[in-house]
Amino acid sequence: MGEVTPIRFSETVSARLENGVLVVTIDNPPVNAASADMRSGLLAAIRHAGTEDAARAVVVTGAGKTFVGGADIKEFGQPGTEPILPEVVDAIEKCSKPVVAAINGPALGSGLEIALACHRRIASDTATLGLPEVKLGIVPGAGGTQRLPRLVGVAKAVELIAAGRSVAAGEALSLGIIDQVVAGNPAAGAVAAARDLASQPLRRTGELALPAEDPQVIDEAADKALSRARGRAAPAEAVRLVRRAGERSLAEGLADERATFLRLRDSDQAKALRHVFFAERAAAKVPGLEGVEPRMVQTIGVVGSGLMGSGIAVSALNAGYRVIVVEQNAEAAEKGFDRIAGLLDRAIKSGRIDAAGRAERLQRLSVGSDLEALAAADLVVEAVFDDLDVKTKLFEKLDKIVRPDAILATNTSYLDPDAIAAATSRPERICGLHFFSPAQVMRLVEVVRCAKTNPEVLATGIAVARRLGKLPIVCGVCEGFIGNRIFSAYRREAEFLVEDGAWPQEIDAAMEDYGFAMGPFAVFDLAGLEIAWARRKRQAATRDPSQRYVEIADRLCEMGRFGQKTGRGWYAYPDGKRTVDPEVTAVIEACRKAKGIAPRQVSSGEIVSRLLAAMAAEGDALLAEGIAERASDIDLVIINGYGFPAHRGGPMYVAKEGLRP
Ligand code: 3H9
Repeated sequence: MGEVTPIRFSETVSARLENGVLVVTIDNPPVNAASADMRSGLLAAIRHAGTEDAARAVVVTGAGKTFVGGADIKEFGQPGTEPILPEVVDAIEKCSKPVVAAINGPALGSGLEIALACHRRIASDTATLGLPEVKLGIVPGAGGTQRLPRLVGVAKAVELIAAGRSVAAGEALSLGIIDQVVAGNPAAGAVAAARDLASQPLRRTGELALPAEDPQVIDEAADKALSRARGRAAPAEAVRLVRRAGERSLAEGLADERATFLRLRDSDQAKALRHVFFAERAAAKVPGLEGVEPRMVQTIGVVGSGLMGSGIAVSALNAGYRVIVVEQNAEAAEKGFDRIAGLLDRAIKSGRIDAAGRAERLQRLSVGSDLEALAAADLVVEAVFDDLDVKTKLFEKLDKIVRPDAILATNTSYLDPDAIAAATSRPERICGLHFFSPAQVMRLVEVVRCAKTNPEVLATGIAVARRLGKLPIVCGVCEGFIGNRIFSAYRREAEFLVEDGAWPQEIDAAMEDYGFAMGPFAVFDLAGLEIAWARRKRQAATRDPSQRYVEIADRLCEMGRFGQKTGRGWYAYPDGKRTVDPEVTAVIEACRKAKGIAPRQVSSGEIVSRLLAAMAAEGDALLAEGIAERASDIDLVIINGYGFPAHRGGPMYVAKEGLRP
């Protein structure tokens, strides 16, 4: 029997002596962040262990589900408080007695940096480990860029740190980040390991030589990371710091890392990304759903297996649901099955799943043409042609087939889900689940709260979206919901700019320089021009004639230029390459002339400002109408659904902060 003596080092750090091992527990809910109190407690605990004869070794672990979730992000905007984390980490690594990390859950950012400084790392099989700092616009600030490459090599460290990618315990073990994986809580195993280590020389990560590597492999990893950085400063700095880890002393590397961390922490990009981080947590808190439990969902029905339906089905299979897909007839069902199987094949090719994973997923899938099969579903998502008549007829039928407590969700982009709900006997069980294409990839799902949606139904829609690994954003009913409403305003302003004198290619270049993956006209061509054309034709009769209306897109559609799928739209695509087309230039010039507009030079600054302002103004309207709950929800929709650069924070954030392009 070992003696158990509790010692408190700070509010959040305490320890007990177990069989000669000081077990230090960090208890700082919700995620054991490395706050000032935690840092001072941990440092005191390590110093105590160094001088306490009864302690032969140390174990560091976290209370609850997390080891350490990172630095306390709430402290970032405030003046620093001693001790800083590098001091704590240094004390751990230099400790004369063995320190073992018992990684009981996520070890992220500072959490992994603490673990890397320990002399041995034992993790639970449920733990995840990573340095996600670049996602917050910073680099690791307590040795991550210098210690990780000493364990995994420069190329792998570049790949992980520059992308902010976390790995599961199994991968961490095979990479050499940790020494052992155990089922369940690793604390007991860590105590035994710590006792064993007490009689052995200590392995200090910072003293290890870098593993030998082929310089070409390092160059390739760096090039790949930089090509994905697109205007973000942090990944490039991370690559630089990791690459230099082998060229200089640990102390020099750490000093450079710290200076870079502090500089980036106060940058506009880091502030914007912190806004995005907290926006995501705020979005999870939906007014009216406090204390509401989601219903249990095990089987998801999907009606329609086109691009959208098959993407939704694959997402649901990946998340472990049983999936029933229903098509109009046997032939369409067969095609649907092939499409889903094809998406799974692609996942194998890219290494996301293996052959066994594919087989296991297909066992949970059934594809057929009988709607009655959906009687077994807990939630059905329809992803059929976006036509009110088609959808209301389908919902009338589904209403009679599914269990009374099953949920019906529509994936409509533009139709009124209240009108669809009205066709059923239980409108309270209907909500919108608006996925973005390709649904197996895109993170955003707009969860539409219809007039009569029951809170439990809404909570279930959110819970399912989250289990699919998506970011659910709740919104009210209006044409286009949050995203497409703003996108329409963006489109309108982009067309005004063309009429005023800017060329589509200039507008695209300005927005791509700002950080968008694609400019608006390239996106229109990719998505196809015909749906917006059909909407404009529908609206023509009721359009206010005093409102400015640009006819260029109509002329292009009349010429059969529907975008990439027809090889021609705002651009031409010979050999698939986006190319300026003189025919489009002529149409634009003719339209300007017909309206008597003398084209003027429009600067890229004006292009970006006007497009961002148009988005923010539409966002204000959505807030005033109560469609969006908060401005930050709108930012998340535009970032995750429309390629707005996250490091700019979103259109509402830019407007509020008064930032200039
Ligand atoms: C870093 O470490 C820099 C160092 O290198 C520099 C050293 C000098 N701080 O996500 P959840 C809050 S950078 C403050 O729903 P889960 C969050 O706001 C940091 N607060 O939990 C929410 O609060 P509320 C690198 C934080 O169980 C609550 O905790 N680390 C922090 O689904 C629950 O959050 C990261 O980037 C934080 N670090 O997932 C990791 N983290 O309830 C970020 C969370 O008031 N965190 N909160 O809204 C995560 O990935 C997840 O939170 C985690 C738990 C996986 C840990």
